Amino acid sequence: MLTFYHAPRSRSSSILYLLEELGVAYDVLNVDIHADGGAPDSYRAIHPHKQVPAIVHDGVVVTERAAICAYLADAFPQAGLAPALDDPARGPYLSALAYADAVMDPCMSAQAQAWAYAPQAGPCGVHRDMLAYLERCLSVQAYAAGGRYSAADALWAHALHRALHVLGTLPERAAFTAYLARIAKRPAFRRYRRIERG
Ligand SMILES: N[C@@H](CCC(=O)N[C@@H](CS)C(=O)NCC(=O)O)C(=O)O
Repeated sequence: MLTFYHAPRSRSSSILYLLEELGVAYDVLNVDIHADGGAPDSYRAIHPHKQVPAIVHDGVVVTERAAICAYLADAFPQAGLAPALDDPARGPYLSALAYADAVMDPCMSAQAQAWAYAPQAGPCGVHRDMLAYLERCLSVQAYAAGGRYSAADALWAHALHRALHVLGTLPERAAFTAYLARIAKRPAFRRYRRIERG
């Protein structure tokens, strides 16, 4: 049994997209993160910061998007969204997963909110370096972790799509447009977009 704690059009949307790529059955529990004071305190039993996403799979609670992606892709190997433990592609895959949360998200949030910070003062580096890295990657490889689509693309695609269409912080670069066009052709991405639109 798989339960997904979600708030539409939030960071948890990336996991909604992943679940559609996995093609497994899941229940959605919407969490009202916009209520006064945030989600109910009882929700701390699932997420320590009352945030979404979270999943409970056969009694196991998993929080943090990169961890959820890694967990689900391994739990449902038939979907082929994670290189096997002995596959050398596993390294770039795990790096791409962690990069999405540890670098892309904070850089994009800082950029969108015009936070001023010294590049050496925080752990994520600066937005322009992140953009240059993403552009380099996506110019030479079709997907986040190389030539093969993986669970990391749920996070990369969601982040780039959000930066382009919601935050308005993604500059026009051919590599980004081509990547998002590849993702947009995927049936699971189309299903996810339909679910989000309601
Ligand atoms: N590091 C977390 C971030 C999750 C996050 O920021 N979730 C936001 C929604 S976009 C949230 O639940 N905010 C509600 C709150 O902080 O009270 C992850 O990647 O899973």
